[in-house]
Amino acid sequence: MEIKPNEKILQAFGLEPEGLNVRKFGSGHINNTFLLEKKQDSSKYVLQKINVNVFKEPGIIAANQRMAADYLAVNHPGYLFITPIPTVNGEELFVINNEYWRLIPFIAGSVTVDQADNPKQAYEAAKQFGRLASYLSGIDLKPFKASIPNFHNLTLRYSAFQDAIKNAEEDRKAAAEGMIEDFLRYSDIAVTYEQLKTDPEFKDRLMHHDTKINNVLLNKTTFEGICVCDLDTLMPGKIISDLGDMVRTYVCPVSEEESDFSKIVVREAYFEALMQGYLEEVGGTLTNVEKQQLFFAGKFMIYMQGIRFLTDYLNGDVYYPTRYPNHNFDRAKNQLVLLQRLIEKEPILQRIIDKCLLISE
Ligand code: GN1
Ligand code: MG
Repeated sequence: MEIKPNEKILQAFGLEPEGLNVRKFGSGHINNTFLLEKKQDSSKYVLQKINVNVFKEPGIIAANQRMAADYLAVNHPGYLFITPIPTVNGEELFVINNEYWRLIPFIAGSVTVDQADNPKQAYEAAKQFGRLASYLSGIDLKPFKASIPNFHNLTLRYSAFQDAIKNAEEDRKAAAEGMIEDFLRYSDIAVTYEQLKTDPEFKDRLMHHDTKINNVLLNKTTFEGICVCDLDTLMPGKIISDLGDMVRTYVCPVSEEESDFSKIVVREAYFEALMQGYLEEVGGTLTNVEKQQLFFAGKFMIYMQGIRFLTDYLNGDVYYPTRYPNHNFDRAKNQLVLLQRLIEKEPILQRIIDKCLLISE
């Protein structure tokens, strides 16, 4: 079913429907996103309907964002941190028929890319996420809540995977048998996470939790980083989430959507660029335990994303939108191959990390 913002929603934000061009925007899986352009002066806005099946309490997103914005305004004035444009009644979210809508400014002169095309882009994006993490590293986490509870809790993702194996329809289970075994063979990743989780030196931090390159706005002519966007999952977490999702999505020339798995390779130059950009910003705030887990970050995120896709395949595609019957199967396989390619290069990638750590100290 096509979802379109109706007049009431636009008017709630003080926009005149006749004076606007509205089109679908972005490539996210979760929310519905539209680009609005005023016919009169070409100014643009991003309008989003929040997916309440995923974000059960959208008010948490708004509150987390507001607290971070207030802290940054005081401690890092001048830092560009995108916050929603309130409704004419001063609310951050407009609620209608149990739908939650919000309006976000479109930053003029910005673009996003879905895939890193050169190491410079990986460096610029990582620098933006590093800066965010560094600027927020002193914030009091107590008032923050999880917009998705247990989002990157690999222990629970792993047990959801085991439940899915148990409950899957026979045909899907049979088709996935080999891949299930392959993922189970890497269960040490879940064990390591479980041990790390309770280590006090493995710090809780405010993390973005979705550091794909298209969540960074780049200058459309110079491709320098402007700021991060999509702050729905800004919540307490661990450094391996943000760093790991960058490794997962920047080092490979093809995305998780690619089903020609021979194209999946780990590009060292991109790994180095993102590590350098990230550590230049956040390196000075890391504990020793965090420093020791920088290679683990990539394994952690690729493994978790792989089992999330496979879990969804076994559950009958209930979470991620799919375009063909084996879509989640292929995505899971893609992540498995990426994990293998990453692990093969561990010695060389660890040397890169050590070098970047030295520079950042
Ligand atoms: C989802 O919607 P999007 O693409 O920003 C997912 C991420 C996954 C990603 C995989 C709330 O993000 O965790 O890494 O798909 N977000 C949620 O493409 O589940
Ligand atoms: Mg997104």
